[in-house]
Amino acid sequence: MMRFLTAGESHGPQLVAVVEGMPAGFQIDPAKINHDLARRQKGYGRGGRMAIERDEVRIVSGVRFGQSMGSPITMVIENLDYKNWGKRMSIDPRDRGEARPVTRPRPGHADLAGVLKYNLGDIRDVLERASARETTARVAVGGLARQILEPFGIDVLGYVVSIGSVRAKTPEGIAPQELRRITEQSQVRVADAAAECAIIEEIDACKQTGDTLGGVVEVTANGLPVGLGSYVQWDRKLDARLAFALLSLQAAKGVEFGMGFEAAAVRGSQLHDEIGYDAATRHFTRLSNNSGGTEGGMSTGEPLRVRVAFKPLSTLMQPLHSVDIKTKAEAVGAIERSDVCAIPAAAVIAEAVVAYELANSFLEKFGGDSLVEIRRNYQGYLEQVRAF
Ligand code: EPS
Repeated sequence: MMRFLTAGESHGPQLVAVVEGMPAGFQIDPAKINHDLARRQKGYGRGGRMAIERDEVRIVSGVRFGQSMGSPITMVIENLDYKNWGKRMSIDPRDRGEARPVTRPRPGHADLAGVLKYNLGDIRDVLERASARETTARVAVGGLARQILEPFGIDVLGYVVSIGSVRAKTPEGIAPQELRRITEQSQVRVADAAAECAIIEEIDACKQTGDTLGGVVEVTANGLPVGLGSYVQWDRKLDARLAFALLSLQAAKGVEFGMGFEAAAVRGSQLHDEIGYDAATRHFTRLSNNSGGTEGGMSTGEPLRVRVAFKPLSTLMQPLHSVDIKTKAEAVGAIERSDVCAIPAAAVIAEAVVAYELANSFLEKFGGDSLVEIRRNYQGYLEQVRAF
């Protein structure tokens, strides 16, 4: 199995990810990772920072001549904005006088709990790492994970299903490639032109009043084999791992699979996906996919469908009540440059997180040290399932 860590501050020199456990023999194309990084930067409602950055990955270990070698892969992404922050983010104690300490915590952000926990006098020491800028590194890790899934025909796609109170319809039964084409063209990553207009209006209205918007994104994965994850132990359940990873995203507040929370309100007979058998292809089939592609902590072989709810961003240009941490006087939350809405980007980020968790579960099941070994294990398992 793989593991990874990210490091880096939002206005520091670089963001870094180190991925351990990547097997050898996989084609690694940095252009594919950069494509995802560029997708993460887009979306109506983003602030000024994205006009400064041009996120691109530099792989500095673990890849040679376009292939993984089995050694740790280190990816570095430069923060172009660092040139404007060099002194304020300096590691040299002689530059301390350059800091303009942030002392008014924003309700909703990591600011207050962060300074209390780490005993810090400048909220910047918290917000720099709590920032969603960190997700740049996670999208790079997801871009790598997709290149593990790709040779096995597993495809992961994230898109937006609602922003604020506007719900976008996603056409039922639409082919994944078509859904990708439509949502990638949309400024807010939806498959519903009318909803797109309403969302853009809502973002504009929030910008006018100094407010922010949250939303819900959906991630689907096609081509999964049955049996990733396991029912035998709590921390091996695929849906639990996905939920953990998705809830670790900045501003994430909830995760649901398939019919999700609505399933609690219907009868069992209306929910569970009835089983059939196709003798021609020797496959068990499902008449519906309300489960969202997992049962008992394992993939069913049906498409995975998971949604994540994100709260509105906590930097408000019309700030809420707060207290100055130094003087303890009444104040309003600090104003930092931020986005009105980052949900279109959140869809790309959630997609990356799902790709990583699926790749890891895939390696856990079919693991080996090379693509050749993994392919052999995978094909053997598919034959076993077919012959069942
Ligand atoms: C982000 C970069 C940040 C913000 C946003 C996400 O850039 P800056 O702070 O320089 O404007 O746009 O971060 C937040 C919303 C947050 O609360 O930290 C990015 O690269 O996604």
